[in-house]
Amino acid sequence: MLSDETIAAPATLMNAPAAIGIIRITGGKSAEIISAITVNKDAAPLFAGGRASIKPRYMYHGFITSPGGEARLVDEAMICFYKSPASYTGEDMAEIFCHGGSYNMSKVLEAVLKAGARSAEPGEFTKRACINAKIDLCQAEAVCDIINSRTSAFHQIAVSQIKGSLSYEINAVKNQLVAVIADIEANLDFPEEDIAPVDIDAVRETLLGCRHKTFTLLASYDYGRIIKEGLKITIAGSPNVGKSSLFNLLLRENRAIVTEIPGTTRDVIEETVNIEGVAFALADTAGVRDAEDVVEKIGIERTYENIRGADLCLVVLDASRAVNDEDIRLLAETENLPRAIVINKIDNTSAAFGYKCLPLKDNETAIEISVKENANIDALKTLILKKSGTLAITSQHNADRAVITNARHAAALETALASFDDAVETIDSGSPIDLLTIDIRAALSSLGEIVGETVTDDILHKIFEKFCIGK
Ligand SMILES: Nc1nc2c(ncn2[C@@H]2O[C@H](COP(=O)(O)OP(=O)(O)OP(=O)(O)O)[C@@H](O)[C@H]2O)c(=O)[nH]1
Ligand SMILES: [Mg+2]
Repeated sequence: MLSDETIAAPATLMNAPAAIGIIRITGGKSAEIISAITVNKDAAPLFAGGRASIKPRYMYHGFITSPGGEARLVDEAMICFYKSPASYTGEDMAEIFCHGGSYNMSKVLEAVLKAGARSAEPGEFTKRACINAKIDLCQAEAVCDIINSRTSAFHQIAVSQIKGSLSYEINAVKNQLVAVIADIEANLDFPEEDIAPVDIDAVRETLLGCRHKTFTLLASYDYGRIIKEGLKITIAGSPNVGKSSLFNLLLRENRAIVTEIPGTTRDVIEETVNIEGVAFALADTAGVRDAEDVVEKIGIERTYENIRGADLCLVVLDASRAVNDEDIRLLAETENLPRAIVINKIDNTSAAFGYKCLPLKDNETAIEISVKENANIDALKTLILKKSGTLAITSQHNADRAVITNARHAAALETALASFDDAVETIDSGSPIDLLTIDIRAALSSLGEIVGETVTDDILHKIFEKFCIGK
């Protein structure tokens, strides 16, 4: 399918010097545009024969010039043409591999736009791929996820989704529903003909099977969401116990200031850490104590707010000194919250520390570490995964199984599930069979939203505006 409007955009970042920059073009005028702005080393047109003469998927070496007969050279480049329908968007496409850097790339893009393209909107290439049925909507969303992924678990799910794992499972359910509807409608439309009556028990069985598959997919959202958004972990403790040191160690960079002065951290610092492929939003906080200083007081209030909002709180104690009132107060404050007790500085344990006097809950144990000597940090990571309920993700996750990470998909699965329940109820209440097709169609429509068959333009627009330009 050739689109009237040909669009172009940089596909690589323009705001930094780089060896190569890519300008992408898609639409019916792609061949015309690259013909208008390229010459060979002898200054003759590179594509004198027009579209028909350009070898698709072949790298041509040439020079970019301004269009309209101006002979001024812009850059030296490699140019590749993709002939419809064998391209990312399904339309005629071209990619110009020019030199990077903002000025040079903007000049090449300017030549492309002058030759008849308009600037692409965010995600417009992928949107066209979707409209031209090269990929479905959830595969398009996976493109966005791949670009934005920061952890291996999320990346794996996005890659399997782009390969079609989710589409496959959704379409399998949809196909079963379409077959059921066809069966019912054949009976309704041609009752006098010699068609076997609908086996309502078999239909019920099929619907329950579809419901189960939908439910299983929806259930995967529990950990899919964790993989995507990350759980919140707050590091809390009295001043100087080594919270910021632990934060930096887990982050593998010196993000927070560490000094031997109690009260160093004044505000909450949050960063994403990747532990065994799972993302966590990790927060370092101000040490809690009775502070006089106004700034420190506000910081401590924020610590408490953060502790209350966390999925897991690491309560850090200092083994190099006796447990004090501040430690005891924090232990009491976090007693009913999800927490792990972390005893730091075991490289310098004081006889006065008093492990035995710690007011721990029944069966609660503390993990002993030394940030300074990197001791027991792997065990702490395992404990974090275990306590946050994410250990199962790292061991259970099967790359080929579809996992729901997208709230839009989860919402559609939920409405599909309700429609399956309605359908079974319609059967069980002995209602007329044509009512059943209404419920099944509703389920089909919800599932169709996931792959993009039944979404409104509004939703499409919302999905693609989150994309980057050139994708
Ligand atoms: N011996 C020893 N010292 C440590 C260890 N971890 C941290 N420290 C030291 O303890 C001091 C305090 O460390 P920080 O990480 O700044 O402590 P904090 O809990 O963030 O302190 P505040 O921000 O003031 O609340 C620094 O001098 C660290 O070098 C450890 O495992 N062993
Ligand atoms: Mg600190």
